[in-house]
Amino acid sequence: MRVLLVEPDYYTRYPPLGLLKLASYHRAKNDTVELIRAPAEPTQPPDRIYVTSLFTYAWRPVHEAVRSYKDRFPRADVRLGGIYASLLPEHARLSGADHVQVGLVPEAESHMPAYDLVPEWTSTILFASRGCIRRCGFCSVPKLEGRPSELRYELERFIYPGHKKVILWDNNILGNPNWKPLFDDIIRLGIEVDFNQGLDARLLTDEVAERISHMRMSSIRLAYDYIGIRPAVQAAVSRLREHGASTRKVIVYTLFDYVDDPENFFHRVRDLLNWGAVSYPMRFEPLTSLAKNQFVSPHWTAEALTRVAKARRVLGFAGAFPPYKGLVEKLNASGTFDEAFSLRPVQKERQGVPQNTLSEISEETLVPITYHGSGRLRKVKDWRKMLA
Ligand code: B12
Ligand code: SF4
Repeated sequence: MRVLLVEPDYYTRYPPLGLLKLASYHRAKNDTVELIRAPAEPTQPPDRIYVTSLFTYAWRPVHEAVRSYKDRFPRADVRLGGIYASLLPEHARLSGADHVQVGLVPEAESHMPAYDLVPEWTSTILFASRGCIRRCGFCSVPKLEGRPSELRYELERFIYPGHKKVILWDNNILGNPNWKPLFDDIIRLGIEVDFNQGLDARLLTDEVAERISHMRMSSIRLAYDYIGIRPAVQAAVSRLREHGASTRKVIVYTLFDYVDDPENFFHRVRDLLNWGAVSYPMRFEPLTSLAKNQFVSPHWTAEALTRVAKARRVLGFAGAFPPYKGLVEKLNASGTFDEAFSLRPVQKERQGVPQNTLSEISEETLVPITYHGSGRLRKVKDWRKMLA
């Protein structure tokens, strides 16, 4: 069988991992595979076409790809899968695909992705486990992947020859009871690692921090999604510091426009900067959103959201708020969200940040992730009391 793998024409900086696994799965059955990015023309007419998908709001290029390859190869069996197809299967069927796959393809999961199809890519991406122990309302992982699966911790077998870095896309790796052997393996191999989807602050014990101190990581990602996990986030940042990490490497995703309000968001950002960490604001995106950045939660206004967006550009760096001295002072002197995020630029030369500190924070380390690690939102009646 001739299999054509199609990545639609949407923005992404990563290779289409699902398609690369499907490629290996088909090769193991002696099928031929070809990977293209729409609207490219394949070299041979295919028998089966797999179109993948990513964010729900990037659905248009997916429909265009399905239609266009279906028109070009009317006899081929056109299948659509991936994140959007799994979260919005009814909508995905409107594309005209012959089959819409919801969730994972278990037979493909055990295959090493066919990295030879993306030779420019030099890092191994891996889900060492699937699923998550928690069920946060704003996250679709439980729906996409279900209960946590076992952890593959013989890391060496999954690292593609020649790759120098491993990017783990596990949703909540510390929630897996077998995290230790995996961490020990990473240390033993000395390979650079990125826990790309963040570490759950509540599970970041001394044992974890100690192991992290032996790892090659350019950033350590956490999340401060709601005020209820304040003590856990503060403890995690201190632990990392005590074990020798520079807190400027600690990038904390700060969910907003969800069940919070502007004042609450301001306090979380201020907390993080006072603890020496970097706050990366993460605007809530509904799980079924068909257009990005359109949702305004009942506690927010479009104006306040615009204020955050502008402040990120003017006061921050690469969309984040690093603990610049000037910025910390500005936030500490502010009593309200409006004051804190007013656009009186913080003079860079007055921030007193040594050059090498700034260079630690690159675009690369600040790529937005999902907002992991908050678990079920506990009701916090009076969050201001928590700040006392
Ligand atoms: C890695 C990741 C990212 C990366 C980018 C990923 C990329 N490829 O470019 C980064 C870190 C940049 C990121 C950012 C964001 N992310 Co994100 N991210 C993920 C994550 C962990 C994996 C996504 C991925 O690429 N998977 C690769 C998939 C497709 O491969 P696979 O699963 O191995 O494939 C299997 C199946 O899907 C299937 N399959 C796949 N394709 C096909 C095709 C066919 C035909 C068939 C049959 C089967 C099939 O078979 C494969 C084998 O089993 C998911 C969570 C998760 N665990 O899925 C969230 C997720 C996709 N992200 C999410 C969100 C919200 C975001 C942000 C919007 C957060 C924010 N507010 O800023 C940002 C957006 C950034 C932007 N550019 O606009 C949401 C999406 C919700 C939605 N409405 O779409 C998710 C689902 C997480 C969540 N919290 O709910 N993200
Ligand atoms: S946000 Fe993180 S901790 Fe919460 S359900 Fe999603 S993956 Fe799990």
